Amino acid sequence: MSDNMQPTDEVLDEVEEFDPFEGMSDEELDALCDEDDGPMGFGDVEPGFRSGFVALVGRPNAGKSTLLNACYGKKVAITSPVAQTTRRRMRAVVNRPGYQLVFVDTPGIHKPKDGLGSELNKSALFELNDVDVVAFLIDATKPIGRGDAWVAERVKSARCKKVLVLTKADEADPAQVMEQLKAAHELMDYDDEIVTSSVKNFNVDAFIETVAHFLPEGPRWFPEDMGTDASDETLVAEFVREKVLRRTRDEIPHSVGVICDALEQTKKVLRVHATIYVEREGQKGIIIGKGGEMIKHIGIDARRDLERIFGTQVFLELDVKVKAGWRDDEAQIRRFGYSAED
Ligand SMILES: Nc1nc2c(ncn2[C@@H]2O[C@H](COP(=O)(O)OP(=O)(O)OP(=O)(O)O)[C@@H](O)[C@H]2O)c(=O)[nH]1
Ligand SMILES: [Mg+2]
Repeated sequence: MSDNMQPTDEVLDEVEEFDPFEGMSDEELDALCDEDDGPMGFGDVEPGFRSGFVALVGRPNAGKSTLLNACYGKKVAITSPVAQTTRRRMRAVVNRPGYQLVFVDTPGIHKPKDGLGSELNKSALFELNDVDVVAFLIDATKPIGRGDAWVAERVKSARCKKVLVLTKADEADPAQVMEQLKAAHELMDYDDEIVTSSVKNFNVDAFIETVAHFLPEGPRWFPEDMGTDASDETLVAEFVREKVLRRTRDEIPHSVGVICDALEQTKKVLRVHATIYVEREGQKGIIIGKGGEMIKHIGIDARRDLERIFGTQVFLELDVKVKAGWRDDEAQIRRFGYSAED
């Protein structure tokens, strides 16, 4: 080496010429390859272990988040009768002997009307290219329409296994289920299909087995004790937003964005502060309610869920602020965490 620690030309030539396998026979090289553990991360699982990612996609309100919660066995994704409830992709890990499944909940795919809608779509469509299996959820109780056809066009081109999942079977009669299956098959071809009800826990395990069947051999992507990839702040913001969705109507659910500003574990309680943003002063009045009744109930409902999730007493404070036109403001959409890149 020269004084300035740069390798000389001679040293570089030597390095270039160095062949660690020089002189080894083909048999010795094969034996060396057999000893190799394979790609990084495979080492800690038994041979034949399978793993992979399964995206739950479909129209808004098809029951994706409810199915994710049923598979995971605990409510981590928010759900509501309002279309476009899910705004963030969320992963939940299911570990079974011999395999690990990572379910990915996605926003409902729809024709976007604003900047937020475009981001939600982008985020769901992005998952189609990044998973081993796509579970295409179709609501058994609603006629298959242009919305499902639009999703099918996008699912079709994904290069992964495709499973049709007919949801909400508890609310459909057998004839309706048969008709829906027929209509779903007119949209595209599937590698498998299943009829489910998440609320009655009908075929949820069978759904897990169905998608697990398509998993490739692979590593344990996440530690066994990791449930979801959502941060505590995200869970707070999402569960507060769910309560707003469930207690308000019309435009308000779509106009609401929530940020968790502070989260502090003290000796006895988890102190949490979150801000609910709306687009207009009138909406702020509705969220606060007469004499503060509405915000009080939103707080009580959210606190109950957060105490269940975090397993500790929660002290929750909520604020309401106005941020006009945020649904068409890219920077603000990102600040809320609703951007496709998050
Ligand atoms: N009866 C019945 N209702 C269900 C079932 N699954 C979901 N639902 C209801 O359908 C509504 C929508 O469910 P979500 O899980 O939020 O739907 P989603 O597909 O995640 O909706 P987005 O996030 O808006 O795309 C909620 O009111 C659920 O309670 C089911 O198996 N049976
Ligand atoms: Mg959802």
